[in-house]
Amino acid sequence: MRVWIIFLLCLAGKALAAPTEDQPIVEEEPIVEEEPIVEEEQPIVEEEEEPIVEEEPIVEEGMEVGANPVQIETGEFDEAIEVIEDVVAENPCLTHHCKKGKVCEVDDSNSPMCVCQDPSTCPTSTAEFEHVCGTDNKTYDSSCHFFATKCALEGTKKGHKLHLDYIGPCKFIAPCVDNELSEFPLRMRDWLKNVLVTLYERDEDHNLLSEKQKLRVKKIFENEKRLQAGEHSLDLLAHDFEKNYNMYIFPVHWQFGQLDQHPIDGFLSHTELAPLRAPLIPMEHCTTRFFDQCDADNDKYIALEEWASCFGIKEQDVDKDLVI
Ligand SMILES: [Ca+2]
Ligand SMILES: [Ca+2]
Repeated sequence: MRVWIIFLLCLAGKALAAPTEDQPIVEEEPIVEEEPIVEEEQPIVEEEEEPIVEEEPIVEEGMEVGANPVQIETGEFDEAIEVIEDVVAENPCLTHHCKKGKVCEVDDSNSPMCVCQDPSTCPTSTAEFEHVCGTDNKTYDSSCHFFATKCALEGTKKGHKLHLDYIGPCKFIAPCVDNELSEFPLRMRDWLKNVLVTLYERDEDHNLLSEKQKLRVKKIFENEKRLQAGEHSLDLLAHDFEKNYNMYIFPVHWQFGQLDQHPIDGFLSHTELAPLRAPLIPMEHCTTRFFDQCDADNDKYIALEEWASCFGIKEQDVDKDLVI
């Protein structure tokens, strides 16, 4: 699943942030493996200690992404391969998973427990693209430093409010005005559709899309009226959405399903949305405002209905079965 999101984000770097590039997305040099980073930022409401969850290791094979900094940065969202299943667990920490910002230690009875990581033990990061900006508008050297700091503030109001805002050092982000806000979903929808078509075209090994998903994308792919990927005016994007509305329904649902993973419950938490929004914010200054207004009832979660609505999908077309 991570691979998907990474892949998506790779394409985001190409397609959304740089809509002027109209050549097909090509595979470029392989990504340099960043040091593993433990888990996502924790959900806003969950304060209790996390149960031991064995996460699947990331499958990196064949995963090649471009050299644009944002694409490299998406490695920040890789989950660490913390569980070494083949090793006989003499040290109980070998099979004990701690969330980001915590490390495993054994207590007197040799039981593993997660404690806050000392930020000074985080690998030194001097590269700018490894820096992250917190919602406190402070730049942290790396996401490791950020989550370790957040952990130390656990239980406090300040810690509760602190989230990873975006990838890269804090910078001035221009306010998003209304007409810019209305442009955001136009580009995003088109991009989602193109991502899916690209996945379909590349899916020789049948592992990028399920059979059901492939059938749905096939219909879009084979539709002669499909607006080809490329640079399009906002007018054309708006016109295409109106005319070929049906082609956009599945891509919007599909993206929701990609993000709704922890847990799969029909709602996106701040954490679940982070892999999409954090790399986008520095490039698309309406990102924060867009996703904030998606949460129409202001309960801090974006429900499928809210998500679909902010992408212009009609209420009667919202279908949980499309989110796989
Ligand atoms: Ca969820
Ligand atoms: Ca909501």
